[in-house]
Amino acid sequence: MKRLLLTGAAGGLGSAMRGRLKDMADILRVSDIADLGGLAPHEEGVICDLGDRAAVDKLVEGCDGIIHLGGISVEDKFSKILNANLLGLHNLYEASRANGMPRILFASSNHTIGFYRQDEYLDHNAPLRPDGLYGVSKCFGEALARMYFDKFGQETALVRIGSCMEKPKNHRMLSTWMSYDDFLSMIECIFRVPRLGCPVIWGCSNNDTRWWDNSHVSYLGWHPRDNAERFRAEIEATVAKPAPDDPIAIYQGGPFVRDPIFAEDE
Ligand code: NAI
Ligand code: 15L
Repeated sequence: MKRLLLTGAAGGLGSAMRGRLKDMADILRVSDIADLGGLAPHEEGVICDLGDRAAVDKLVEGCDGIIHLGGISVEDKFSKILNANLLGLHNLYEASRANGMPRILFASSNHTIGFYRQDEYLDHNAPLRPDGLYGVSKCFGEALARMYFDKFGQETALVRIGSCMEKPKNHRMLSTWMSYDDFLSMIECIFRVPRLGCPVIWGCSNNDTRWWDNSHVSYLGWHPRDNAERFRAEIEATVAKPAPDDPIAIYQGGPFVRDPIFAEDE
C-alpha cells in the first residue's frame, strides 16, 4: 500500500501497533483527536474528531487501506459514544465511499456478545448480545459495515477484539487475550487476501481456553501463534480469582456486564 490510515493512533492499541505497521505501507497516516506525540519518518499525523464529517472526508482522501481503532473504547455516556462510534463511523464509511472504498479493518469488540456465558463456545453466527451501550455501538458499526458491503461492495474485516494488550491481566483474559504479534499477523492477512468480503473475525490468540471459533475465516490464512496459557501461573499467583457467582466469572464480557448506564450530567 502507498498510504495506510490508522485512526485511534494515540490510544493504547494504536500506540502499540504504530511501529509494528511500518512495513505495511510507504506512509502510515496516523490520526486521533488527542496528541499523537512525535512522528516517525514513515508517519504523517492528522488531528481529527471522527464526529467532524468534513475533517473525516479529508482524512480518508488518498488512503489505500484503513485500520479503524479510533473511538470510545469502554462504557461511557451515550453522547460521547454517539459522536465517536456512531456519527464517527458513518462519517468514515461515507468518506471511504467517496474515496475509492479502501479496505477497512473495524475494531469491533467482544462486548458485542458480552452477555454469553463463559462456558459457551461461539461461532460468527451467534446472535448479538451486547453488554452495554459501548457494545451496542460496536453492533451498530458491524451492521453499518455490512450494509456498505451489501450495497456498495465496501470490504471490511469486523474484528471482535478480545483483550489486545502486552499480556493478560486477569483470569478472564486467559481466554480473551490477543498478543500484539498475533494482531499484526491478522492485519497482514486482512490486507493481503485477494477477496476479503465482510467477515466477523474473533480477535484472540491461540489460547487453550478461548471461547470463539474462527474456522469460517480459514481462507485468510491467519494462524495466531501466542497462547495466554503461558501466563496462567503468573495470573494465579498475583490476581485474586473472582467468586464463581460473580458476573466477572460468569459472562464473556466480564466487568462490562456490571457497568451502569452513565447519566449525561455525571
Ligand atoms: P483507547 O481508548 O486507548 O484508544 C482509542 C483512541 O480513540 C483514543 O486515543 C482516543 O483519543 C480516540 N478517540 C476517541 N474519541 C475520538 C473522536 N471523537 N475522534 C477521534 N479519535 C477519538 O482504546 P484501545 O484500547 O487502544 O482500543 C482501540 C480500539 O479497539 C477501540 O475502538 C476499541 O473499542 C477497540 N477494542 C480494543 C480492545 C483492547 O483490548 N484494546 C478490545 C476490544 C475492542
Ligand atoms: C474492550 O472492548 C475494551 O476496549 C478494552 O479496554 C478491554 O477492556 C477489552 O474490551 C476486554 O474486554 O478486555
